[in-house]
Amino acid sequence: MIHPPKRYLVTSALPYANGPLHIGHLTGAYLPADIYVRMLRMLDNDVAFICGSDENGAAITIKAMKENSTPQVIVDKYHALFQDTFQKAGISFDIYHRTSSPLHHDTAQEFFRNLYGKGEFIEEESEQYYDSTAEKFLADRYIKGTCPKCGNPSAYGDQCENCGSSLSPLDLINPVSTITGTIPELRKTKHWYLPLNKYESWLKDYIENGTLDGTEHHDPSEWKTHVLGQCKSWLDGGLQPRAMTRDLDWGVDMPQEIPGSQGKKLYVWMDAPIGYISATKQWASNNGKDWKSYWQDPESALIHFIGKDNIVFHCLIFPAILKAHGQYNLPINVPANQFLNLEEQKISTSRNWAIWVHEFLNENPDQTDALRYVLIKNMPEQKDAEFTWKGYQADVNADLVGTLANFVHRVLVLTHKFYDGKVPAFDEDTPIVGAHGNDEASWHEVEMMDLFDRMWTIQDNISKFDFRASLKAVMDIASAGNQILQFNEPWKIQKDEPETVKAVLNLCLQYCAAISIGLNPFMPGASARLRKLLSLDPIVEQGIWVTTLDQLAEGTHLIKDNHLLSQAEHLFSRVEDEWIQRQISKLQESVPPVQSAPAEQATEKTSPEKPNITYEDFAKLDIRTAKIIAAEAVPKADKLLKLTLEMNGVERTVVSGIAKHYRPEELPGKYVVILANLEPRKLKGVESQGMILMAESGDGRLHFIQAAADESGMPIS
Ligand code: B3M
Ligand code: ZN
Repeated sequence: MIHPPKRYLVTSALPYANGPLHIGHLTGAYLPADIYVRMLRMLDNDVAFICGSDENGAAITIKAMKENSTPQVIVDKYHALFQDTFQKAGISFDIYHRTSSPLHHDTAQEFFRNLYGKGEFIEEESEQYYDSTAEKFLADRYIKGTCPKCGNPSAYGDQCENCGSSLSPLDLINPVSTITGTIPELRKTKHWYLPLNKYESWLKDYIENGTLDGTEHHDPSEWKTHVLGQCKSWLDGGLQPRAMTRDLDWGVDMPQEIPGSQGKKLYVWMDAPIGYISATKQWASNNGKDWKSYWQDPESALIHFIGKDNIVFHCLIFPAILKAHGQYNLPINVPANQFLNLEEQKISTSRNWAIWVHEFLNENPDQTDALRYVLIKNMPEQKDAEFTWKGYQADVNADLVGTLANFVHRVLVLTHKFYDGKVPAFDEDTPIVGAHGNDEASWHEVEMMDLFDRMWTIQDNISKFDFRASLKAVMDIASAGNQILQFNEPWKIQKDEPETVKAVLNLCLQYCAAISIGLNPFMPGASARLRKLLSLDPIVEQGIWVTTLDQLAEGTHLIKDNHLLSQAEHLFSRVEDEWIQRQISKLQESVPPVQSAPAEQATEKTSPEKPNITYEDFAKLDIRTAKIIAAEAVPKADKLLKLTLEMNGVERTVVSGIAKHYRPEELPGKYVVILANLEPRKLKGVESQGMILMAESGDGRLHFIQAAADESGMPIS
C-alpha cells in the first residue's frame, strides 16, 4: 500500500559501464522503478529517484583489455550512452550519477573507514593467483581454466558459463591468466572480510519477519516470493565472511591510512550500492535538499529495483553493511524482477542475442511508448517472461491501435461531427447503456463512479508492484469506452436521441481524460499526445492523481462542458509485417557465425583462387532458381533445415545447413539458387535432392543468392 504523502527513496540497479543496455535490463530494473516513481509523484509523495553508472571493478578492466582501450575511456563511453538511452526511454531519474566521481570515492571510503574503525572487518591472508609476468593478483574473472564440474575448458574463476556453477579460482583445473596467457602462481595476500555470519540471525529477522532489532519494519508478505525464496536459501545455507577488498588497479582505493592498504581497492559490491548514497548526496546538493532525511529518517521508505541476479547483494550484503555502519534505513522492499527471454532463448551479450535499447530507440524514435508498453505487458514480475517480435506486433496492433487509439479516435471524430469538437453538456437524467452492457439503464454519474474504481485499481496494483495488472487496468478503461460506444451506437441515434448521444460522448471524453492520466506512469509520451488531442494542459505529475481521484469522488468532471478538443488523430500506428520481418532478420543476423557448417554446404574457407575448369565442366552444373514453399527443423540436427522447394511446378526436398542463420518461419516465399543435379544424399535420414547455394560473408554468416527476378525454375548459365 502507498500511504501518501511520504518521503521515498527509490533506486534502480546501477548498470555496469561495460556494455549497452538491452530490453531485459530495461524491463528488469528501470521501467518498473519509473512507473512506481511516477505514481508516487502523482500521489504527491516526496520522491528521490536515484541511479548512475557502476564504473568500478574487474568488469570494466576486462572490457578495456578486450577493446585495447583504457578503463576511463570505457566508462566515459558507456556512461554517456546510458544517460542518452535512459533519457530516450523516458526513465525519469532525479539524478543519473556515476561511481567514478570523487564524491562517490569519498563516500565509499568513509563507509569503509567507519566499519574499519569499529573493528567490523576480519583481516585475513589467503592464497590467491598472481600473474608474475603482469605483476598483479588476478581477479576471478581474469582466470580461466577447466570447470571441475562439467569439464568446460574455458570456465572463469568465478563461474562456469557452461554449467552455471559458481566457482572459486582455486577450483579450476589448469588455470591460466587471461592477461598474459601464463600459468598463475599462488601468493599470499591480505584482505578485509565482512563477517556476514555475525549478521545472520539479524538478517533472518529482517527478511523473514520484517523486524529490525525487535521492531516491526515492513510486512514480508508484501515481498515477492522469489525474492524471499532466494534470500532464505542463502540464509539456510549459512552465511560466510566475504572479502570487501580486492587486489585491483581500478576502483575505489582502500583508505590509505589503513596499514596494508596499498594496491587494494574496495570490492565492487561494497562500493556500488554506496553509489546510491553518493548519488543522493549529489542530487540533494544540486537541489537544496538534505540527503540525510532520505537515507536516515526512519519515516523515509527505501525501495531497490533490481534484476534477480542482484538479490543477495541488496537483501543481505548491503543491509549488513548498512547495519554495521548504523544510522541508515534498510529497504522496505526489493521488488526484483526475473529474466526476460528473447524469442525463446536467454538474452546473451556474448552471443549478441539481444535487442539493444539505444539501437532500437535511435532507429525507431517513434516507438518508445510501444516498446515500453510491450515490455511492461510482458514484464517478468514473478517468473521469467518472453519477448518475441510477433508478440510485439500483436500487442501493438491489437491493444494500442485496436483498443486504445481506436477508442480515442472514435470519440474525437464523433464529437467533431456532432458538436463541432466541443465537449457536449448533457442532461444528468438521461439513461445510457453502461460498460457492463446489460439492458438495465445506467447513468453518466454511475459510470463515473466506476471510473473512480478503475483509477483506484491502477494505483493499487502499482503499489503492489503488479505493473502488468495495473497497465491492463488502464487499457480496460479504453475497452470499457469502446463497449459503451458499441452498446449505445451514437452514430445511429444522433437524430432521435440526441440527449443520450451527448451523455455518452461526454462520458467517453471523461474516460479519455482519465486514460491520459492513467497512461502517464507507463507511457508518458502517449499520455502527453493524448492530452494534446484533448487540448488539456500537459501533466505535472506532482499530486495529479490525488486531485483526479478527489474530482471523481466529488463527481467533478475531468474535462469540462464546451471544452474545445483538437482534431482527431491516431495515437498509435500499426506495426506492419515488413517492419517486424526486418527486426527478426536483424536479430538473426546479429548472432555470431557457427563454427562449422555441414559437409554438403562445403563452406570451408577457400582461397579465392581455384584451378581453372573448362566450360564443359561448368556446363555439367544444373543451377536454377527455386522458391522455398516450406521449411522445418530436422530433428536432432541443430544446424539443418528441411526445405521444400518448388521449380517449374515440381516440388523437391533439400536439406540445408542454415538453421543457425535462418528460422524456418521466415523462409517460405523466398527465392533461392540451387545446384539441382547434385547427386542426392541422405542427411539425418532425409534425402536431400540438390544443394542451395549460399554466399558466406567475412563474419561467417550465410546469405541466400537471388536472381534479380522472382521466378522459380530459371536456369542459370
Ligand atoms: N552493476 C550488476 C548489474 O548491472 C551491478 C548492479 C549494481 S547495483 C548497486 O547487474
Ligand atoms: Zn561447468
